[in-house]
Amino acid sequence: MRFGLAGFPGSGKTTLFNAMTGLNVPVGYGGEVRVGTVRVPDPRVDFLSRVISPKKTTYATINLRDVPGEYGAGAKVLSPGSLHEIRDREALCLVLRDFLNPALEGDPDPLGDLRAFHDECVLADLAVVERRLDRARKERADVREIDAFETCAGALEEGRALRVLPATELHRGFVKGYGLLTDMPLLAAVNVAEDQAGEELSPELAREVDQMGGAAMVLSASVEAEIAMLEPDDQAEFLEDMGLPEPILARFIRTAYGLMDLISFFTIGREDVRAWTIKRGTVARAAAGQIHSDMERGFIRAEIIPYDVFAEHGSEQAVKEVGLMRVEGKEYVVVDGDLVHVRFNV
Ligand SMILES: Nc1nc2c(ncn2[C@@H]2O[C@H](COP(=O)(O)OP(=O)(O)O)[C@@H](O)[C@H]2O)c(=O)[nH]1
Ligand SMILES: [Mg+2]
Repeated sequence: MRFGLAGFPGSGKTTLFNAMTGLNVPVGYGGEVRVGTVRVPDPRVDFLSRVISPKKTTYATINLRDVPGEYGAGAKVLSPGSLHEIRDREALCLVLRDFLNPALEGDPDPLGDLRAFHDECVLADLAVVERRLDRARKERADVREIDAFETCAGALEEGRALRVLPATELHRGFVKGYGLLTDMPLLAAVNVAEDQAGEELSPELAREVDQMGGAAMVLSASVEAEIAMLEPDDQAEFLEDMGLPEPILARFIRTAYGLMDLISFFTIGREDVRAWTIKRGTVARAAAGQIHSDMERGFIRAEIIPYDVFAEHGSEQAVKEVGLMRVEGKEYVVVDGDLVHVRFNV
């Protein structure tokens, strides 16, 4: 999952990036674009790896790109360069400043910043959509494509995010690949002062984010960055003192998976044990395509062992012996925790 960290200068993006990646890049304004990859912890993968002892174990990952926020033409406008850097991402994490930053003038205004960011994304998307619409009309493109972009333009003109449009209203197949910002999942990270680290989200912010089709979480990036630097034992104690249930990375992953309705399935073998991330509702054939396009093309069937069944019996062989391995076809909807073995022929 490729996340872009977006937000205005001084909102705490780099501090949050450090807290989640365990890196220690300099905070302060500007700087360069940074990327970091973090592993999605999963005790099921730990277990599978332990009992199978493969050559390689691969966890799901989240890739974060910290994009320096630069002001564009206005106090609450991000530069086109800042927006450009997040276009190729799969999801956005918008960091909203809700602490007094001595380097910045004025009180924090997370709600105002959220609206400003949203408006800018709407305008940026509208520009892309109108350009595409012009060309599609000239080229006499597929009417369904023109229709899809007209739907986009209509929603954006009303200031609505594309992500709130149901699939029945917007045929996303046609608008995929244009990096439309308001169609990407949005996770707002409300960055509060240290002494408010365990606070709840304000109802106004909750309502606004909800209307944009996003999700929100409250955190204090500097507290989290401090926690990330501690030894595991000290971490637990510090978290408890602060009234925090778990470190930010775990919370971020849980929120992101929930927002995007993501689940994991696993492949196991002597070579490797690996976790894969898919959207809930994905059918076996499409899931196979995540592993390799040949598997999707030449899909014959999938052999499925639910994780709990495997954990109870301890090996693939033992599961087969008790007759609990299932054979499923291409339309089978993969379930969280399925061990999937794809049979294919190309
Ligand atoms: N008090 C407080 N300061 C923070 C917090 N997060 C970031 N900062 C400070 O705000 C300044 C800007 O943070 P930075 O991460 O560089 O923001 P960026 O411009 O969005 O990358 C730095 O001095 C940080 O130490 C926070 O949660 N609380
Ligand atoms: Mg920064």
